[in-house]
Amino acid sequence: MCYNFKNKTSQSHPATELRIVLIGGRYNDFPSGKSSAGNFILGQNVFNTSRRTAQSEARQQEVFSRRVTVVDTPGWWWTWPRENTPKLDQIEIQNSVHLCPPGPHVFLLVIPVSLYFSQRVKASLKQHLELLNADVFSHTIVLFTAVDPCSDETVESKIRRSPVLQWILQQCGNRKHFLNISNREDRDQVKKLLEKIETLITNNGFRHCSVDRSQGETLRKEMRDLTERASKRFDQVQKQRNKLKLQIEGRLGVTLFEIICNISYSVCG
Ligand SMILES: Nc1nc2c(ncn2[C@@H]2O[C@H](COP(=O)(O)OP(=O)(O)OP(=O)(O)O)[C@@H](O)[C@H]2O)c(=O)[nH]1
Ligand SMILES: [Mg+2]
Repeated sequence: MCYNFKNKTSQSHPATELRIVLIGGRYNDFPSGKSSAGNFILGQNVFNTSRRTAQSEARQQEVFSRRVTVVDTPGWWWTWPRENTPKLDQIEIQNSVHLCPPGPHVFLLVIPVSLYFSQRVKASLKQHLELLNADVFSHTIVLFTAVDPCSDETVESKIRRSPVLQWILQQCGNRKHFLNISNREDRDQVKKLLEKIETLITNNGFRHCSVDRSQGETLRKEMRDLTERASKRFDQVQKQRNKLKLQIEGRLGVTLFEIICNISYSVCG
């Protein structure tokens, strides 16, 4: 059992520890805003939002008297099948649950409010969530994000007009929260989110998402192997480039020498 009670009578924040994994995809240059949401939740810029997240990372902070761990992950392409997601990204997504032992309480599926979802998102989402655990949906809250001012009514009308969003919410037991990430002063948004997470934990019988520890070992080995292979390939390519450069320089030297000889011959007769 991973769940600690601070005080059973304290209804406002019964949990002392919350472990969160952020997941989501991207459309072209439109990211889902996972790292931004992670920074917002923790109240500090601990995740880099100026470049794409290549590795899953865990950060911890005390937030509203809870010890909150947030794991940020690489995004996939919302409409692409999993086979199109780089193997290393898939391993990093899988590894995310091992970065908050003994396992996450909740997955936050981060979706920008302004995004339009086509039907292809469904299959891609299912395939990518299979990387995590069999029952991810029962531990997931949909986190709608926006950088511009946006009312709850706008979010609701967006959902009403999108059959795919309705399907996703249905899979997640209609659990959702809206975060305006440009309004970082409004910490009440985070407090309400933490309360929703605690309600989910209570409804899940205080069970966190189960994690296969032996899989963690296998993943770490796979990552080491992939990184080693990539580094070897990089060395080989460097060597080939240097060899080619020398050949070209040598060839250029010969050509220059021939040109100079020809010029001197024609000048001197
Ligand atoms: N317009 C718009 N911009 C956003 C939204 N969410 C995040 N951004 C901006 O997009 C940039 C990248 O956001 P991130 O939070 O790093 O996105 P991410 O999901 O972590 O992206 P990956 O790590 O590549 O998967 C930041 O400058 C954000 O301010 C959104 O909902 N709408
Ligand atoms: Mg990121």
